[in-house]
Amino acid sequence: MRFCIAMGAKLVPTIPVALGGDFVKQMKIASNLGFQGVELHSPSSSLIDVSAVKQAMVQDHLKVETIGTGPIWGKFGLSIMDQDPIRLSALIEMVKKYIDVASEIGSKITIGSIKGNIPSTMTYEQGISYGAKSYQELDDYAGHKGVTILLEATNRYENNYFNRGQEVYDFIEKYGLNHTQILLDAFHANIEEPDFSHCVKPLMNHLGHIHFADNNRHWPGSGCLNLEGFTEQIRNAGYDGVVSIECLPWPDSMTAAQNSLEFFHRHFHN
Ligand code: LER
Ligand code: MN
Repeated sequence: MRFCIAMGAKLVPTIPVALGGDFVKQMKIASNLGFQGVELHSPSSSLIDVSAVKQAMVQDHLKVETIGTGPIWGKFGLSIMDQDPIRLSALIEMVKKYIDVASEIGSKITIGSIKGNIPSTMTYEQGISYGAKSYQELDDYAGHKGVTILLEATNRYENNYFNRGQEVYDFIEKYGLNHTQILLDAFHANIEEPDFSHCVKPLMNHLGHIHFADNNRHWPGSGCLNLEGFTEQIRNAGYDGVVSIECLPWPDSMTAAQNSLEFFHRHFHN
């Protein structure tokens, strides 16, 4: 199991990323705390200083596990469901640039918030087949660059499709996406999965990454989620990949990061 934490280019109290600021400085902090990996969340791939990050990876014995694309949605409002061909192609080009950076750094990329929403003018099936063209194009591109895409199941209040892990699983199988894996997030899974304590095992063939926060999106263990059951099934399923903290910087960055790491040590061996 590899213990990871998400970091943003800026610290925003309402965004669930516990560390924020200059990536190189934050990587040192994450490493000193005892994490083995980080996620970088940046509104532009060009803001990631590839050589500085690569140097920090070596110096701090840290892996960049994935690069989040969510800030593209937050900053520009672009999504895979955009019906305007110019805006959609701008989004695809931006995501490809993240894949280029990921290829250099040796990380995956995450597609979460940029999934967007199927418009009310389309049925669910029409929306999925519209989106499939973009997901296939990005999967092919990632494959050529040796990068894996993590496609996240997010709750219905953020996106109106791919809410459950099984939905992402079936999509990967149906469209033969060989370079795409599932990202399951405890916060979203608690809202969407029929059984929060038995949702991991059926996904194992395609599961690539797991996000952790509590029901209030504070550090795991600080809220009322049944994280005992959630983590027990992860151990029992034989999952040995990345578990990653994606929680609010509450009550402050360091407390959130430290308590999260203690949570991982209590529940997993690495
Ligand atoms: C992204 O990983 C995620 O979980 C979304 O809710 C955006 O924060
Ligand atoms: Mn997440």
